[in-house]
Amino acid sequence: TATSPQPKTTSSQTSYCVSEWQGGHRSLKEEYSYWIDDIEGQIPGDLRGTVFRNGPGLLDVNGDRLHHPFDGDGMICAFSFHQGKAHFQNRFVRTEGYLAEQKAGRILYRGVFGTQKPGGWFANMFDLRFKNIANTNIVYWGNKLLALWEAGMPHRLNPATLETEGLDNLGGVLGDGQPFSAHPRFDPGDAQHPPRFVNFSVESGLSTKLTVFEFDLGGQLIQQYSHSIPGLGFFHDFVLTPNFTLFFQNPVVMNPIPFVLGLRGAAQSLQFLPDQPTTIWIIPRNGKDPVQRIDTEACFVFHHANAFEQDHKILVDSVCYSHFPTLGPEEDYRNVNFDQYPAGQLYRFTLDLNQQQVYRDQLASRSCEFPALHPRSMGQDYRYLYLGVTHEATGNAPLQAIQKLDLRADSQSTDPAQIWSAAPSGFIGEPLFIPKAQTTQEDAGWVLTLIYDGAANRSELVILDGEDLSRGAIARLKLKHHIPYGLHGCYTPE
Ligand code: 3ON
Ligand code: FE
Repeated sequence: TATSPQPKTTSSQTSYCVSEWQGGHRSLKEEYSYWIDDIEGQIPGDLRGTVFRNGPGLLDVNGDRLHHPFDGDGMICAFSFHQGKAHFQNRFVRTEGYLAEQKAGRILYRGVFGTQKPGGWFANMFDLRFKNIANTNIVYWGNKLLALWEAGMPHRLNPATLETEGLDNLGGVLGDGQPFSAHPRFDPGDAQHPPRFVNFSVESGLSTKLTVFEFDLGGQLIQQYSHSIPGLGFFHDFVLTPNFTLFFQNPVVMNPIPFVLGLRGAAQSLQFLPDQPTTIWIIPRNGKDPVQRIDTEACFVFHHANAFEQDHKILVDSVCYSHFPTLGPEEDYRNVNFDQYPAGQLYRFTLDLNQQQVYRDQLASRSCEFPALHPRSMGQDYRYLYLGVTHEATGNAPLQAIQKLDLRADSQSTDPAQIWSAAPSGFIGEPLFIPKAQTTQEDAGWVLTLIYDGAANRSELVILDGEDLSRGAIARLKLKHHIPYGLHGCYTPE
């Protein structure tokens, strides 16, 4: 059968083997295109479309290692489902920097997360350029396939061939070189409000300019509004409700000197201030009401799960770290000590705008990342959340399991969580929730994740049943090679 037994392990020492985990941190230089012939189980008949995923494809340039995976050039994977069969294709985004470095055969740019050009600090000092590496997310928006990286413009790709067509300014919406976040959100709308695509842009100087863009599904700009906020704003993600967009300003300051002198990357020059609050900015989507702010105790947030309005309050579910998880210049990401590295924890923030108060409650105990939910639940009171989690119930470790949370369950009486684990040799990526056809039930969907199998040194796409993860893998689509650990992606129906 296609279901695998759940491994039984008792300590974080045994849920995985470090050398198997490290295997997923290798470049994939080849570009493939083939029909997947090694399939266990059966691809659900209502999956007809393409799953696109993005992530760093190169962890080295001609043998010179990058300091951090987030500095790696974006490589797109596409899984297309067609009449119960699946086609796989991967291709690098031909960014200007990728083409130049491949031609030169060496690292020509510094990376935000600490990659340096060979030759020591002297060779890196005063080089403040960023290479737009297009490696964080890929969305199909307004009939365009766009590879996103938050400090630069989107790259447009051909959806059938994954060929890079060039930078895209979204029909003139973006100024030259204006960044476009890698975390756009879909607003499903309601009877009165048509659905929208919403995203933002962060431009920093002495203060930070935050611009929100709202597009219709055809890609036409409906409205845009900008606000200036004090201090440095490092916003990786945001959330929305029908009336607001919300941004968490993590308490970080930048010390530019080591960056300018070529000693550290920009992200390595951020300092987390544990005694300063995290500021939550609440921006009205009508573009005219005043922006509100509420402070909460210091935490660092990359990803939000969802937000919704309830009884004059706003509830926001986010993955929080106790401080900024960064990697110093002397550290090797492949030997990171997970016990000493901050773990992602799911929290619910309740914002009471009338009382100017914030309450926070931890929703789940396991270390987690990559929240996913039904697209129609975005901005709405919702029940089910899927997350990448550690195999073990406590401690920090690589993500090896998918957890389904029932946010309305009474945890006293019923088990609110369901878990499917790929341990000991499997390491999971971001779950992607794809609604099943002909039903509106919130958990009626397929949960897809790309896992790296450290024993076989190959990757596979695993399909789980969102209604019941304990059914195990409905299908496992095994690739002929590995895919380096990736970041985010999307699904586009045929
Ligand atoms: O002042 C700004 C500081 C800064 C760091 C200037 C800036 C905009 C240039 C900047 C750049 C930020 C960038 C380029 C961020 C890119 C982030 C990225 C590629 C990925 C982030 C991933 C986050 C998480 C939490 C991933 C988790 C993954 C796992 C747990 C599994 O592997
Ligand atoms: Fe992200």
